Amino acid sequence: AAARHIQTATRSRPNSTHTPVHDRDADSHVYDITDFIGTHPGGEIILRACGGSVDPYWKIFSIHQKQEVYDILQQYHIGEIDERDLDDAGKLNWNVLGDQAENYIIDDPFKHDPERDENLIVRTAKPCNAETPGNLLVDFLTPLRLFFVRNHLWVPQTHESPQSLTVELSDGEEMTLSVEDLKAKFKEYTITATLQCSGNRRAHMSQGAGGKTSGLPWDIGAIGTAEFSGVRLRDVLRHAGCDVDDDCPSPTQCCSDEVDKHVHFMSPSDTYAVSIPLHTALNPQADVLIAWDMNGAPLNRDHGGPLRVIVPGTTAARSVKWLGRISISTDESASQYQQRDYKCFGPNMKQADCTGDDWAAAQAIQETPVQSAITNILRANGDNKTTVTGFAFSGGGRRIVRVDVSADGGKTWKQAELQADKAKGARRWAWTLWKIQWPKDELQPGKEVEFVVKACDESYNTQPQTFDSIWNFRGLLANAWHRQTRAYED
Ligand code: MTE
Ligand code: MO
Repeated sequence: AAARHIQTATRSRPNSTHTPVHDRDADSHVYDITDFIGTHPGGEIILRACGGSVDPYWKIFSIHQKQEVYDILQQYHIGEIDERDLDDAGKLNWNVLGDQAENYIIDDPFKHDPERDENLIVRTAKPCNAETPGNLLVDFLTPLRLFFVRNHLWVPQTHESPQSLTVELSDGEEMTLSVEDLKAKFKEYTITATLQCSGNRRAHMSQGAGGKTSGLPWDIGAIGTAEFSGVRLRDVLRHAGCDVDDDCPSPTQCCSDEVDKHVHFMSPSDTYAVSIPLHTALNPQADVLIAWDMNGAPLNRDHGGPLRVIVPGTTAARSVKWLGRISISTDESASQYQQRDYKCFGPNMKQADCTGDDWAAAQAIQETPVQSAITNILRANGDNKTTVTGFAFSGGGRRIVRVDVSADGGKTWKQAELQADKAKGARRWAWTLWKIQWPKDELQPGKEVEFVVKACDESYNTQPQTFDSIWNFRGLLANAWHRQTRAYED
């Protein structure tokens, strides 16, 4: 009976070996999720639901209301609630919970989330995943109120987010530094960095021949550029005792016995954790920062204040917000976010085909490929020209050297003008905005005009024409040529 399940789970927590939950919307099913807890993206928060109905939780964590989550749950189905414990509608009768019922009523953890600009396009409200409308990505530095937000859980309240940083070296030695310590002890650096979510433009990949991919259906706006100030992770690691040689000509040889290791970044407030290679962290040209300032203002709550790591040129998933702990290890982070969420497979692979070995062998996304998009197509009244604008960006600190634009679907091309800017940093971490003017008489009246953009970086990396060759079931690194169609009346 339901009551017995609830008793079992409640009484034996936290040492329970079985964790039954049931799903009120699915009527009377009972699931044993014990084996799933370790891989739950939200960590042990799931334990709050055990013994009761998952329904109140799934109302709040709306991200679960999709087929793939129901499919996962299905694997853990163990039986049905005794029908004597169901109400007339065939759902759990909450009276059977007796005095315990109130244990299963939860406060909305998102109620303290910050207010957000109404221009943002909300993909999920709880957690907040919201992108900038493409046509508003016109400034070199994205205004903070318009900067996309990608949260896996609620935003920690100020008293919940870490106010200091603990650094743990390979030998287990620990050092804790307050924000004031960081400001006082180390040289401050400012870099201009574009952060792009690995899933940016996923919606476009899903429309391609490969078919639907799983994840948030971002358009072009899960990207933004800001100036970040803080201290170099390298300086902090050296201070904590890591062997960093300033005179070493090749940064990858500096910490010779440690160079194959990984630096882990952890946010205790929302259980987010990932890692980057140690040689990136130690490379003075890589500008990895522990930042407290974004566009001249203290880092706000949505974007990870008080402390956030910024790994420029690398997918934004590695730029951990609400940073509380850094450690060095021989292995990459074991988290879902390192091992599962941000890895690409070949276009033939389906999620169901992937074995544990396939996942382990696949490369976690770090530096990102060339990307570009059209943000605006403006028809001028006076000068008979159409102005097309957009952004272009490459990972790894590689400069954009050329942007090609077509007004006939990609048959013929012209080069856009690259906009001058004041990007800061040892390498090129920021996007390049571009602009091109198309004379009206070159655009066929009465026809739809398909503008296309593709960019080229300093290593001559460029973008694939379609998504066919890069399709992957998670819809990551979607960077095929970006197309926008406009109809011209006259
Ligand atoms: N850090 C924490 N602690 N929690 C998160 O959910 N999301 C990551 C990264 N850092 C995340 C995080 C992902 S996937 C992205 S794309 C960026 O933060 C988004 O940064 P932004 O919200 O400041 O735009
Ligand atoms: Mo992301």
